[in-house]
Amino acid sequence: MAKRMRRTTLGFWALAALSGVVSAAVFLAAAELTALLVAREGSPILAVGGFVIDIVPQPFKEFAIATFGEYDKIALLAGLGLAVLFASAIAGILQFVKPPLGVVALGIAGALSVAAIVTRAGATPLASVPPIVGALAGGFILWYLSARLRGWAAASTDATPMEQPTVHPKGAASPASVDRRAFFRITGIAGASALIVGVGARALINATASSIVAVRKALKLPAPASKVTVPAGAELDVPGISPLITPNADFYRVDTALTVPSVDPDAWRLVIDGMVDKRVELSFADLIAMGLDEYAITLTCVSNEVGGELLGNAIWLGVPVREVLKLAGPTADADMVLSRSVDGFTAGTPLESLTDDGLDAILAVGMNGEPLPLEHGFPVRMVVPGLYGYVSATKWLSELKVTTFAADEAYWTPRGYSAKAPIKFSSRLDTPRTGEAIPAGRTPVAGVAWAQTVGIDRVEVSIDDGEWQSATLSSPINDDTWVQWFVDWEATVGTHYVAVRAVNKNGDLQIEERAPIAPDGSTGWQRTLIRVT
Ligand SMILES: Nc1nc2c(c(=O)[nH]1)N[C@H]1C(S)=C(S)[C@@H](COP(=O)(O)O)O[C@H]1N2
Ligand SMILES: [Mo]
Repeated sequence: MAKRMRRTTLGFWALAALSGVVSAAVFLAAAELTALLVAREGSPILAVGGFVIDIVPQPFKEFAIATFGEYDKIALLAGLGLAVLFASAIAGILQFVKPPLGVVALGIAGALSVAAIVTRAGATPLASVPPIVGALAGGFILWYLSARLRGWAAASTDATPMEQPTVHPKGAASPASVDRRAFFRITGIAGASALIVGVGARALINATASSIVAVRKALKLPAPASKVTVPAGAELDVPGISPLITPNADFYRVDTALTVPSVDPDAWRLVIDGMVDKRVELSFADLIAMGLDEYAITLTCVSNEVGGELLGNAIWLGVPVREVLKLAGPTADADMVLSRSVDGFTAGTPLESLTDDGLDAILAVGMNGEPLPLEHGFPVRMVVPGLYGYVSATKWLSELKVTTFAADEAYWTPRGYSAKAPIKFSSRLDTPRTGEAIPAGRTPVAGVAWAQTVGIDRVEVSIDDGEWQSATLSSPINDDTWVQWFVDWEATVGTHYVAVRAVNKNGDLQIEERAPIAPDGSTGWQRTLIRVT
């Protein structure tokens, strides 16, 4: 008897957990629907996800990127989903055992969502409405389902709810079966409608993004006034080497955006303000009318480990930042430009890197012959040769605030990265690939090397700790782009050790000592084991 009673109590607890999960689904679905109708930035799950991205400690973020790579955001959403599932099950049990604790928990979740939403960049006051509507809807369903469950439990003899039996509406004591049927009916209806409404609303919100995809597709950028000339011999014919120009589809992506911002170029505005003679606002048409030129620049992420994949070379179409800044007239005491994205990300770039006539810092609108892809900053981003992306390459650009390093901090500065971060020049082995066995015989050992703004003078390879031999270099497009290199190797059966290093055009040798990516970029020579069979 005691055994049977425990099982039944457990059964009620499971149903209580289910009521919590269904209520959370109603919460989220009602919030998504309201977000669709009144304020799209008011989605609790995305705002909380964005908040987590912003506050997560650096080592954890690096772990996530190292473990999940490009799928780090999907992993985050999956993790959040599990947390919501777990917490809502607990809320359901709490409401069953000690009402109104479960409903209070949902209310707290609503309040936390409001806090996460209103503190996000670009949030309007209306954005707090979706989580409030969600919490009200979810809270009501939880209260209702839990009351039915308690009524049913009270009426059945071998499970006693912890408090007094529920008083039913209209004062009529209801038989267990009435409450039981109501519980299952409303659980089913609420669960199913939450699924349909939630998925439908999210799909409609995402449809906005696909409308921007169509706008981008239809966008015809004017032809460049000057084109990049790719010298003969710029691209080596070595299988497995990185192509000279990285195709857009293969270009690495790094940003803090949980969903790619959809920015309509017709609505886009760039504000240049702060320490300027006059505040200037440019439309996309104004920017394009300034004249577009092509620039070949290799972009690099500070998170690129020795031998890593977080860099790419593209031909960008854009306008020099210096010409845009000139319209506003930076004042003499300014030393930084804080560039801001529509999603709130900021980068701090030394003013002189943007005004220097000899440096091609640009506002880019095109990438490899197309408008910028959405995930690479459509419609306008910044690209600055020689600086890591986090201090220069703001995507979905919305503002250039002329300021000082003393007065302003960019996104990554309080998160463990240096305020200033020139790219540390480096070299990478592309082929043979680490861990891939190759047949004995003549094999090219090849890769890329980069020293943006300075240029690569030579690349050297050492095999099995032998003498450093100079690699053959491709003719680089310019000193802002990477150069390809190769040496011919007579590979013999066994395991071999290949090391690579570069020398820049200032005569500096690439730093041998290993440094981690934080706070201002990795160093070290890449050393790889190659198996020859
Ligand atoms: N809006 C926005 N812009 C951003 C970032 C970001 O998180 N948000 N990350 C920067 C970093 S760290 C790098 S390395 C480059 C990467 O650009 P890509 O994704 O086009 O390769 O974008 C920069 N611009
Ligand atoms: Mo980066």
